[in-house]
Amino acid sequence: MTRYFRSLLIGAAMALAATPALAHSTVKNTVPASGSILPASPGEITINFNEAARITSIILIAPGQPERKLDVMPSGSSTSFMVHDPKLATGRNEIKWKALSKDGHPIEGSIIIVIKPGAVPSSPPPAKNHDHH
Ligand SMILES: [Cu+2]
Repeated sequence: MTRYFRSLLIGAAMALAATPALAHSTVKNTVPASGSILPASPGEITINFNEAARITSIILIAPGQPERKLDVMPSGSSTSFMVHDPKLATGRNEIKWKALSKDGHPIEGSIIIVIKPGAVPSSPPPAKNHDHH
């Protein structure tokens, strides 16, 4: 009986050890989507995560300009973040963000938005997001 019990416990412990670690938060989508070509800077950029995360840094790399820190709301934990009036420049803009996943892992990614005066707005087909551990 004791022996049977012990093997049961060992089995349970092994099953626990085999359970994969919780996945970190990922970006569900952004608006505009990364890869979008727009005629003018969007009024806002929204980043939606699949579960709560906390953005720790977000910067804009625009052509011919020094890196600029963007203000993102909210400052705490959320599934949805917004940058109001990012003032993107003509050309290729990269918005690089870093965040803390709900599981505590740092995650990061970037959104590329091209501003092309006169362009018909277009966004790429849904693609895998770029964030990773
Ligand atoms: Cu993770």
